[in-house]
Amino acid sequence: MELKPYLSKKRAIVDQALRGIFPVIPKGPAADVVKAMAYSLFAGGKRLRPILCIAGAEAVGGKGTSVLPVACALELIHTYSLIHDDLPVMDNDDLRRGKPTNHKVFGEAVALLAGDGLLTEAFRLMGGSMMAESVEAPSLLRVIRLVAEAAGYEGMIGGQVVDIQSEGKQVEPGIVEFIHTRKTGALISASVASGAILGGGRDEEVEAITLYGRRIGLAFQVADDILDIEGDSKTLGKRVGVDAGKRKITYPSVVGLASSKEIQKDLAEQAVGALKGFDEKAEPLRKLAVYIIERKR
Ligand code: GRG
Repeated sequence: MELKPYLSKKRAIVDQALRGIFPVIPKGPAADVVKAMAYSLFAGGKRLRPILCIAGAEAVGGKGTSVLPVACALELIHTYSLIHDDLPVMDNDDLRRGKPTNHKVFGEAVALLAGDGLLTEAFRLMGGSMMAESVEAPSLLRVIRLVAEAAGYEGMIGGQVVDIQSEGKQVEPGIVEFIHTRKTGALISASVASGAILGGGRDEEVEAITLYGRRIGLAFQVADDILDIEGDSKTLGKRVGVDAGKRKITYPSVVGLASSKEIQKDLAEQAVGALKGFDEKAEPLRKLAVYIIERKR
């Protein structure tokens, strides 16, 4: 199987589903915040988290269509985190997904609320996904809890706080792993695990896919650290060299660039290894593990 056409096809499905949630021209007195939400949502993201959710479901024999609301919800949560991360009070970035950041276009207050709106809408969407074919209520509740943990203080929020508080400091080596597994890894891992749960995976399948998700989640952020040094700003659609400028705790700053590359390769191999009991339906996940460390954007 070829990954490139697979990604294009799934991205188109996700984009269409997202367009169904956000009409092209929002109306009503609160239209400005909806415009701001849609602005960042349709700014050209890779849709990696929704695609992982769909691929997780398909790997266990489930249907990609039945996980679409949850897949979209994951993209909403991810987009909220980018809007908030770019705010002057956090990373103060001007460019995201190749476009001016949300607060540059809509102002800080609307950008903050657009992020809040996306996060809240994500949970509404998941709550309503019982409408989708073949989604069982206990599985959906398990997924909502999993996603809340991944996005909350035990996951993304916790990682982000420690990341900000560690800037410019000497920290223990375990701290960089703490930050990365939570800040970025948790939502990525929850994305693929959610798919496996909703797709009807057996416990041991969900466990294996969760392990896969943890490894690619960490690998993704190590790759992000490397791209901040070696990547191209135009291709990435955001500034590079930001981590060094802010003296951020990253894998290259803690263990060096060469070791970081070794670590991301090991993580991708471990991720693929976790899927050894799966058949060809898990091939997209295997290819995605390699893509995550080889990507240029
Ligand atoms: C809760 C404010 C808040 C932040 C949480 C995830 C996060 C922490 C901040 C996002 C900022 C950031 C650049 C993190 C590094 C890794 C990352 C999530 C990169 C962007 O993800 P991609 O490459 O982006 O999947 P696209 O645009 O393709 O969706």
